[in-house]
Amino acid sequence: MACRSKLTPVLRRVATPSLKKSVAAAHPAVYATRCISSTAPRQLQASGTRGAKFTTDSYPEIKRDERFAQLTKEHVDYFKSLLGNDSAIVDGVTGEMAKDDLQPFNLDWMRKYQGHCKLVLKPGSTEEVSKILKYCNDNKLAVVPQGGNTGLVGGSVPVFDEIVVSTSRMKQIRFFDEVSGILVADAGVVLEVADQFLAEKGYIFPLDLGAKGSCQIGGNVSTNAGGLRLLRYGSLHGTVLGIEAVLPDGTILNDLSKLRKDNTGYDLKQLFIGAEGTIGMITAISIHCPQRSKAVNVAFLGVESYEKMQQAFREAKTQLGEILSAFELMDSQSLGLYYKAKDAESALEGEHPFYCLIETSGSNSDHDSEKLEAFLEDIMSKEIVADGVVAQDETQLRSLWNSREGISEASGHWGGVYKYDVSIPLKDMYQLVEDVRKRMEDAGLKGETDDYPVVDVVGYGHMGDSNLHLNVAVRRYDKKVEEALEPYVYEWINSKNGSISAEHGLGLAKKKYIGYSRNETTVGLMKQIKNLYDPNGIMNPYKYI
Ligand code: FAD
Ligand code: 2HG
Ligand code: ZN
Repeated sequence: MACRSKLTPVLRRVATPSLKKSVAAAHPAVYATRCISSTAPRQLQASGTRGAKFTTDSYPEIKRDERFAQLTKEHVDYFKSLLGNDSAIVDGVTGEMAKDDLQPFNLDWMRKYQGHCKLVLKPGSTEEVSKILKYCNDNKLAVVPQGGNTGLVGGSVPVFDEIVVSTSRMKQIRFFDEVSGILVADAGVVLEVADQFLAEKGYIFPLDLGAKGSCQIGGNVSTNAGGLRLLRYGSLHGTVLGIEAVLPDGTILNDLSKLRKDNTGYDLKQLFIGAEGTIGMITAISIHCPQRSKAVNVAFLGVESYEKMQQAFREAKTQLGEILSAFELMDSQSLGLYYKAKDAESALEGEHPFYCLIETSGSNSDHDSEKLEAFLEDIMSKEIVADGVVAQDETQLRSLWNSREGISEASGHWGGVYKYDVSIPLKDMYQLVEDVRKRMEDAGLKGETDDYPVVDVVGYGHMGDSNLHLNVAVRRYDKKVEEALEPYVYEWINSKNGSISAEHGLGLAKKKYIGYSRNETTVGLMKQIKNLYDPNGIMNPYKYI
């Protein structure tokens, strides 16, 4: 399929005489419909197609913690009596459950981590979560909280036989205030569903990411997901106003504040934001949602060097100011993977080493168009940007965004992918991709044929947040590749004072490497907090803490 020929009318080229009337003026309702094109959330395809290994085979050094009990019929009978609903339990302990029924809960989205869980529980209320955790704690049964299972660091699936407690049946929107924009909802509400609900009220969820059709807001908060518009709406540490969580001993922590300002003592909810299910289970959140912008423009630009990408970003901040809502970087290799996997074509003619997707959103389309037009003309005339197009309607806007959001999935298309999501000061950010690419070539691991495990080394991400996604697309997971990448990548990041995880968290994938980003004192305090909340260690064991 040729992407370009499908777009009608043809994408407007930047800095041509036709750049007179703004896209937003012509299509004032673009943003209002941006995320509500489908009524049912789109389920993501798991990446890769080949058979997945068990984590215990890939990492035999991880041993089952003997403190944890083995599941028995008696345990299962208790959960059945508690949940009283067959659809709330997937029982592979006493039931004749097919492996296929358990596999979606055992296998992660990348098909890289697979556990041996035999029991999945789907509570329908906070009280049920409380009873489940209390029973597990009393009986030393280990637990993995699971939302949409789209996490990218192996944190959402068990390693051994931990019980998966899924929030998939907890999906009520509990409260929304149309004046303040404050939403209170169950942890299991799918992100796209929450956003569709808000769109109808003129609001937007302050987080958007490629997995929105599958991930859940409890999972988003538990990973402190960043996403495509952090630049505009900030981190969940700022927008989440309160949480309801269940501690391992069954205590319900009700801190569902609807206040933007509350300076009374320790802010305990912050500990759960990004805790990755290690200290308790989030059952609901309260979040401040901004007004949805009426006018949205998306420009897609080809850039000749990383130096020029930085200049374009600087100019975008200066000239677009408060209407800038996303500034995303893609190298030609990353988009190349997307186009190949999707059999699609670039929106621009000719190839450029780098591309950026710039989104503006505001309340006054004339004002926004004027600003964007002036900005694009300026950066073209200064030769900061080589070529570009601006979306003229919702279909084009969606298509440009799809090419950015689809890279994550496309990079696993050849069989697997090693993913690193890193924060590095902007000036050094892209050097990591070049160094890793060279390292793979020098080691004879990267090539065109099946003899080589590595297909390509690509970089893309949220330039506006100094957050790079380094993806090493492979034909198969291979220890030689892993050894060439780790700890090399982490040492590299450490040498630039970066962070080994900007947004996906540590999970199992980066468990050994926390020391590259946090010092001993900090890790020591984290361990004390873990022991305070979860003295029996039942919450998401074998993961980062
Ligand atoms: P899961 O994957 O089910 O769980 C993630 C972690 O949270 C696990 O450790 C789990 O134990 C824990 N957890 C889940 N629910 C709860 C709960 N209720 N209480 C306590 N712990 C819980 N991330 C970004 O930050 N930015 C992006 O742009 C982005 N894009 C993505 C695009 C794609 C295509 C994919 C597949 C993933 C992307 N991610 C991104 C990864 C991101 O972390 C997840 O998509 C999302 O935030 C996780 O939500 P989930 O419901 O799937 O959680
Ligand atoms: C994105 O920004 C996500 O697309 C996923 O954070 C990145 O898959 C990845 O490495
Ligand atoms: Zn990201």
